[in-house]
Amino acid sequence: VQLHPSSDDVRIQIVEESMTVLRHNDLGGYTVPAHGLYPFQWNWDSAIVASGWAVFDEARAWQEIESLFSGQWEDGMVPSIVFHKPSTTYFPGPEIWGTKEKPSKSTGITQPPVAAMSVRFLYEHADDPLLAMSEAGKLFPKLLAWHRWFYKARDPFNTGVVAILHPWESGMDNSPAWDEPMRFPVDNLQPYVRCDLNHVHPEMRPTKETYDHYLTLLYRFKNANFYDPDKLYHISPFRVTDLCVNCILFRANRDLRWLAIKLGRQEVVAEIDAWLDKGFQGFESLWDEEAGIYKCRDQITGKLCPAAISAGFLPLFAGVVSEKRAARLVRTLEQWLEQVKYGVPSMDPADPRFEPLRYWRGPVWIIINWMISNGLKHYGYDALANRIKDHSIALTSESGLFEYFNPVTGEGEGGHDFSWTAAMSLAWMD
Ligand code: 2M8
Repeated sequence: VQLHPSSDDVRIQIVEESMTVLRHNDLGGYTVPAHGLYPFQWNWDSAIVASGWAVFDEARAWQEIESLFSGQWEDGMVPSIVFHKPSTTYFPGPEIWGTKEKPSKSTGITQPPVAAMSVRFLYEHADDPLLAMSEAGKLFPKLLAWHRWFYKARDPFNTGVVAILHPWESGMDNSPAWDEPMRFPVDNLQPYVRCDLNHVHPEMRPTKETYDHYLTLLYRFKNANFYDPDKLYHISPFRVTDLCVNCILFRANRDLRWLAIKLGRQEVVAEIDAWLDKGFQGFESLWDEEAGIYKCRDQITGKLCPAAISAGFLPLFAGVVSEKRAARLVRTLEQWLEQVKYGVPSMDPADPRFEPLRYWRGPVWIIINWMISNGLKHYGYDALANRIKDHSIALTSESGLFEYFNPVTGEGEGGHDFSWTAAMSLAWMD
C-alpha cells in the first residue's frame, strides 16, 4: 500500500500505533525507550514520552515524570538512566555503574534536561487542572534543584553555559563533534561484551574504539569517589560545551520561570533570570560565522569542535538567536536539505564523515526535528518548519516508529517500536 502522509486514514493509523507502542513499552509507571535495546528508564526519553502519554492518559503522563525523579540524587542531579528493575539485555548496566546505593539505582551522569519543558506542556494541556497544579507543585522544587545542580557542578566559573563530561550526557552519543575531544588515551579495560550489537547492526552503532572511550570515562568517574560532582569537572579528560544540553537547558529555564510564576514561586524568578541573562551571552562564543551555524566547544583545548551537527540549529529552539543569524541558519539548513531526501540529518551531509546509517553521525531523529521546527516557527519561518514536520510524518508513516531514519532513503533504523518517536507522533505530528 502506498502511504500518503496527508491522508487522514494514515494519521489515524499512526496515532493508534503510537498509543500501542507506549502501552507496550510501559513497565508500570515508567516507559522504556525500546524493549531489549534500552530496557530501563532513560532521562530525556521519559520527559519526551510524557508529552505523548498526555494526549491519551494524563495521570500516566505525570507518573512518567514522577518516576524519573524518583532517581534524583540528593545533590539535585537527575541521572541519565534509572535502573528500576534488573535486565540482562543492556551494557553497561547497574553492576558496572555501581553507584553508592546497593544495588545501583542509576548511572552517575545526566542527560539533556527536558523535564521542565514537559511539565509546562502537561500543565498547559491539562484537562484536569487540579491534578496539574498539584503535580507541577510537587515537581517544581525537584526541577529547580536539578537546574541549580547544572550551574553548580558544570559551570563553576559562571560562564553561563554548562559542560558535559561524557558523550552520553549530550544524548548525541557518537556525534562527530566529539571526534576531537575524544582523542584522549584509553585506559586498560577489562574485556567487556556489548549488548547493543545483539539488537541492531554494527553499522548503525558506535565503534569499539568509541565504546572504549565511553568506558574509560565511566571507570574514571566511578573511581572519583563514586561520581563526586566536585571532582568530575576537574578530572574528566572530556569536557565540552554541548549545544544540545545548553539549548535545552536554556529553553527549560524559560519554562521553569513560567512555572514559578504560575505556582506562586516568584522568589526564585530573579535566580532564573540571572541564568537566562548569562546563558544568552554564553551562546555568543559558540557561533561560527563562516560556517553559518553554532558549534560545540572543547573546553580542554578551548577550540570549537569543527563538525557542523544538527544541534547547531537548536539555538533557534532556545530563542537566543538574532533575526540576522536566524536567516543565516536557515540558509545553512536549506543547503543541508538539498543534499538529502529527508531532513534533518544529524550532521552536515557534505562532510566526508557523514554516515546516513550510523546513529548520531547522519540519521534523522524525530525529536530533534520537532525542536528545530519549533524554533523555526518562533522566528517566523513557517514554511520551512512545516517542511520538516512533513518529512517527519512521511518518515514515520512510510517506515514505522523507528529510533531514527536514513536521510537518504527514508528507511527506519536502530530500534523499532520506539517510545520517543511514538510520543512525537502523538504530541507533535497529530
Ligand atoms: C542512546 O544512548 C544510550 C546511552 O545513553 C545508548 O546508546 O546506549 C542515545 O540516543 C540517547 O540519546 C538516548 O537517550 C538513549 C535511549 O533512547 O539511547
